[in-house]
Amino acid sequence: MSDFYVTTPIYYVNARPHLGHAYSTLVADALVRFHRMQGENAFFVTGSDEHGDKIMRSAEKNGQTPREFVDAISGEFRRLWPELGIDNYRFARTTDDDHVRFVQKILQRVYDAGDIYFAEFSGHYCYGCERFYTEKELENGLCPQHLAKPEFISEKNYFFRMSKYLPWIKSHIEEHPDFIRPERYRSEVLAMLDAGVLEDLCISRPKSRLTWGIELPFDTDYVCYVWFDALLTYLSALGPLNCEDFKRCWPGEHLVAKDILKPHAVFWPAILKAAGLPVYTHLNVHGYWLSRNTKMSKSLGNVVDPLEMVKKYAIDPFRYFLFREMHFGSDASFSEEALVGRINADLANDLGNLFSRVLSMTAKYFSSHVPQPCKRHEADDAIVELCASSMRNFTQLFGKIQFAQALECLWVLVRALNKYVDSQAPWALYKQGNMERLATVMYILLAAMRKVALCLWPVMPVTSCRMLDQLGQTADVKTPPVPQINDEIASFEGLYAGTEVAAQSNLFPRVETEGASEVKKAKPKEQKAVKPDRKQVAPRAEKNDEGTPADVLPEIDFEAFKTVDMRVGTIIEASKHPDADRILVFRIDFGEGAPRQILSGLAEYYTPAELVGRQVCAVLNLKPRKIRGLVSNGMVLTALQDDKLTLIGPCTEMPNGSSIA
Ligand code: ME8
Repeated sequence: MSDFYVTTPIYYVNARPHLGHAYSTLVADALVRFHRMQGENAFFVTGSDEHGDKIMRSAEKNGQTPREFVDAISGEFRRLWPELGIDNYRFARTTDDDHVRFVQKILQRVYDAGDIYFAEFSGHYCYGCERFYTEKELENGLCPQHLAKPEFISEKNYFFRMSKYLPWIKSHIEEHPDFIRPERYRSEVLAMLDAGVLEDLCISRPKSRLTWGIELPFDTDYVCYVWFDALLTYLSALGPLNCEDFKRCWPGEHLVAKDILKPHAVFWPAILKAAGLPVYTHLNVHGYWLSRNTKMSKSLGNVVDPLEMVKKYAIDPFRYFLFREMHFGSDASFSEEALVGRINADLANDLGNLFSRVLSMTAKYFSSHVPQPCKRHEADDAIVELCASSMRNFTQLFGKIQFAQALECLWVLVRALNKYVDSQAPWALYKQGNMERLATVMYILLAAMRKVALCLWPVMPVTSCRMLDQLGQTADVKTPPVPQINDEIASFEGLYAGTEVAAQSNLFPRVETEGASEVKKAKPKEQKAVKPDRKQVAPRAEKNDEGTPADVLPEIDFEAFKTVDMRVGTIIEASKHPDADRILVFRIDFGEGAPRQILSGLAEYYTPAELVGRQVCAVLNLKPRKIRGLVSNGMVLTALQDDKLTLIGPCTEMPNGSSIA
């Protein structure tokens, strides 16, 4: 079996690492852990991109030689990763000798194949991007990234025949729907290819202008363009072409933010193809972390330092927040308020409280030993079933890089376990002397908590180990065997009666909200649904009780249509209506803070478990309706064909609360 291999961008060392760099690298770490839980060998490559104008200028500004400068900042990146609990990676530098030789070898190969040529060229050069822009690519004469006027330069340079590979790239993207994901970035690249603005790529810089780069093997008066050099780190970090690691790991996949979509989606596949190498499997593209609702920048003073956050809130709560808050592909806003909110609600109240109450009850009723369960009741079976479906959903969504939704599915289980404690009331069973029933309830809780702890390993490795340790399990994450998630889904058992567990637990102390620093004052961007005033809502043709359309719908004008508040949301809980066979009861997250309860006549067509994690479209400003004792605060949209109702959702994943028009 081939290894799972993923890369982060090779970060520029012109600035110190911040939250955005930390996020990409944490995602790589979590994906590697997740794949190891599936029995695969897995690791990732990260590193520092050290050549080029930008670095040279930053070094000059700092009064250092480029070498002194890159050594210092590269060291900061390198030292950061272990502080964030990141493991199983190689750190590569583009100034490493092996890398330099590798790049020269590929340049020579592409040159020999006739795909690099020498030509006189005049163009608009942006120093920020370190590249030429064509007239068509400029926006109002400015570089679209830096909004600065590029310098017009005329010089002789080497060019890579990228245009030759564009038709192939287009058909590859069309034939492989998940080559670039999420979908919105795939569409963006296809549109870019269709726009016809891409030409051959200038891949050299004359030494008269820049010396800080890799010398071209076929012309010592030139150095290599920094992107051609940096992208090749993804291969050079594996060793020479066709070495054992290369064969096991390549083709691998990449992780980038949307800022560097084009070099990864266009330049890189073309370079690989020209060098006769297989193209990567997936390009996973995430959005930006915003701070105070704008992109982080030194001049705005809104840069979030991940180390500061970890010192203040510990590694795992910080990691949890990042994975739970950002819907992969969309932008997300960072604020300490939102971080503290998640710590107190999801971690302290839900998860921490579960561990604390169950372990202290086990200490009291069974001297901190896992009891032998007896006959299961219906409520116990429901938890066992929910445990399997939550883990299955978690695994599927995590594998599809939908981390926020995966965690939400796991929290459906965590919250259900807390409710199960309340409904089964172990303290009352103890009082009644019903030790058989008490043993079963406590066993179900402890065994399900073990499953939650296992699932959390990719996101919160330290806490996952602490939880497993408290449950009497071997919990050294660095020593194989790593928990095998698929086996764990298949069987609820796995926790043995008689195992000694901790007498108490305090995993996530609540954070007091006072005293957070400046950055926290940023309002969380949250994809909030702004609800229109209910009074303005005009009546609209409703669906009947079964959710089927009424026969004749009156025509409405656009103004009336605009009063219907339709939004995208994610189903986070689904269950059968206790009193109506055809109705499912959903709790749906529309980004409003608390999820909404909506009822729908879908029980004949879907099981509750298969809908958890699904995105749906719904009308929110429909008058609340009571259906057999339960209130529905809105209506999910469905389509009817051949007497079958099908849920309607967005084609690509959208932030919860996105409005539908
Ligand atoms: O582009 N939100 O390096 P770079 C989320 N050297 N992620 C962010 C972010 C933000 N606000 N800011 C940065 C380069 N990132 C090249 C890459 S690869 C062969 C060469 C993360 O230091 C994100 O992963 O500018 C983004 O793509 C990357 O840092 C850009 O890093």
